[in-house]
Amino acid sequence: MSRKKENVHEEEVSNVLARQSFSKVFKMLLIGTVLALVAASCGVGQEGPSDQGDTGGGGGGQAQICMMPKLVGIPYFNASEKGAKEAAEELGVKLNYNGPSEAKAAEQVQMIEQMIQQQCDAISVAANDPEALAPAMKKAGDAGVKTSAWDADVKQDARQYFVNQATFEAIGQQMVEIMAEETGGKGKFLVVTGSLTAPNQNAWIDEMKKHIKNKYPEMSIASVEPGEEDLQKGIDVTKNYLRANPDTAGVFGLTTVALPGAAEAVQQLGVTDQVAVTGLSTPNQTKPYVKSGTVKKFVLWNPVDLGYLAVHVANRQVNGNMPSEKGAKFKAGRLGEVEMIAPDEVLLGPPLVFTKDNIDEFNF
Ligand code: RAM
Repeated sequence: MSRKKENVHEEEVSNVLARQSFSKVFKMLLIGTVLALVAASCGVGQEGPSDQGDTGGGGGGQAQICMMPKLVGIPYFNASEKGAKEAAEELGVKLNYNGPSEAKAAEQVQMIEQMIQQQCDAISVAANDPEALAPAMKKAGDAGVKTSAWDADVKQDARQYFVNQATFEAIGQQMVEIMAEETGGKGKFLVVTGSLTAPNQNAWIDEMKKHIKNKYPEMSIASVEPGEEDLQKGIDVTKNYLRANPDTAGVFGLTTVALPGAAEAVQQLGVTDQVAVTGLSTPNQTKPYVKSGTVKKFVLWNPVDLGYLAVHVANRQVNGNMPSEKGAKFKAGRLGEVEMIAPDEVLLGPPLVFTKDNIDEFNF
């Protein structure tokens, strides 16, 4: 092979080698990148919680978290579902979010039984009746399902954790303070609640009565009427009561449906100057009544965040790393650190107060 040919060849070889080493380097780089990508998707080396709290499933494949609202189809529980879905996606768990079409405990019991059959790894419920749901939730726990309640608690010995939106005191007292401010702390009041067995509303009513007794002796809750999470029923109950009790100073709507119902009733009766209205509801539902001046201030929390937190808690239960000490803190995704206010209760945070000045900042 002549010198010139040799040179050409050498060049080719080095090109090939270069290509080979390039392809070797390239391959190495490729392998390295793939490994890095795989590592990244498994969260290895990322700055995350020390425990496995935030990754989906107890290591046995994709966990299935079953979550039940009091009922489906109202804005509050649609918002909770939105947050629950967000967390489920983030954590890589399967979410089954379902509930009855009316706020009925008996239907919830049947659905819990079905969820046990469906092999849910965790079941989290918002109870219409803490006693009625207890046997089915105990059965789930005995079957190895992780159990919790969110928004509205089940009997304490029938679930492992309760995800509470805000303390009963804070919610109850905040509503009374708003009503006292509007009525000078005097008068007889109607409460439109959900079902008469609803644990969260009953706890708030207890705190309202306690606070009124302690601070506003000239205020009294004259009647508690069920609105059953139904808007028209809330309107009718309020109208009938106000017609029969024209000396009523104000109405507390204690569900996100009852407050707009009470406001609508007061407007329809044309007594917005005599009857004050406050309570709990979502800003989107109540905005028209704030804009019209019928509702000055009202209270809630972020139901999207509540649904989101409930899935994080259920997932940690499945992973076996949910703290069980008062004061313990854990990371719940974008919510950051949340705190246990009891060995079996985690709190989302303080209640929010909505006014005409801040209501446009919220969209739920
Ligand atoms: C209703 C439900 C829910 C409660 C809110 C304030 O939509 O009763 O349980 O937390 O109102």
